[in-house]
Amino acid sequence: MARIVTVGAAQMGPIAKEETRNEVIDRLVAHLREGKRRGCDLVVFPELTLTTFFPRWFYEDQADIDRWFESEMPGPETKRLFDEAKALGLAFKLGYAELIEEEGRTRHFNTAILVDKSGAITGKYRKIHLPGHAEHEPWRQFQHLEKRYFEPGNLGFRVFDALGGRFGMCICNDRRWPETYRVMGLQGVEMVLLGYNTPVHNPPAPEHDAFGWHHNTLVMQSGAYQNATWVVGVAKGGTEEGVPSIAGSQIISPAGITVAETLTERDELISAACDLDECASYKASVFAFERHREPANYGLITGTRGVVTPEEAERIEAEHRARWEADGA
Ligand code: CDT
Repeated sequence: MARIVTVGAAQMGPIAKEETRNEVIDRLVAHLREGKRRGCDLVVFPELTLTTFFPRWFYEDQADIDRWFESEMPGPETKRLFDEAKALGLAFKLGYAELIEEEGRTRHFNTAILVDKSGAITGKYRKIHLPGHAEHEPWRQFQHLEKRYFEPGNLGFRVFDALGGRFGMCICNDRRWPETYRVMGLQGVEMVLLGYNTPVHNPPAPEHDAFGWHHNTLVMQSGAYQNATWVVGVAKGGTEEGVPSIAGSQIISPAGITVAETLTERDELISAACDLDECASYKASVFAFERHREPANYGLITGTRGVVTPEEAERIEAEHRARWEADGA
């Protein structure tokens, strides 16, 4: 038995500040057509696919920020992308900046959607781990103002049944956190779709710069293996508005093995026929969570945000263990 989903990782090269949505969508449509030519079921685009990575600039006027956001999805420009994918019979995952009226106020999220082959939005994720800073820090060569321009996502790490399998999504910095994959792993995820914009240079810790490519592969391969899932990581790479970002888009199997990887920092589509049934032997053996996890001992994972003293840890863990035992779990 095999459940094959042929997936295309549609890496993007740089998007210039002056590039219009329509110009970008031309590039996305070219990716869709190439995906179709290769027999893909699903094409995965990066984080904030429709524009340049605008959090690198400090803006004071909200109108200057909002112009990077989409208030409709599909909207007047993105409808062409939905129509093309539907005509080609392709599902796709798109990252974009979402502006929405919710709970009586205007909200801004860094969002990803999963669109099925009929053009319907079947899954939505809003980025939870927002990196960078909230205030203007002029000493940096470039800003990373995600903490200023977005709120943390409010939808959790949900999974979605589509294409005969179980899909999850996360966005860029989320991929560095084991909790991201585990929460989806605990819902039986079989393929995690993610996009990223990762500058080579990290101003607060330049000593990490040489390891950016290694860290990218390391976290995605670990997330895949430890949760018995495929991971599809897709970059917007290359030098955009003077800022170099890593590429290295890849498709990773549940064994933690990269089965396809981009060779350039430009628009480049890689693809792989992924058998979702390859997850099963890991889910049934070494990572049979229901048999092998010991959650009574994981109180600190949700009991604290940061590092605590050993004494505080003992107290949190003891309370957690007592609750777990009282529940008879
Ligand atoms: N887009 C994004 O999340 N980028 C971050 C950069 C971290 S440095 C502020 C990342 O984790 O790749």
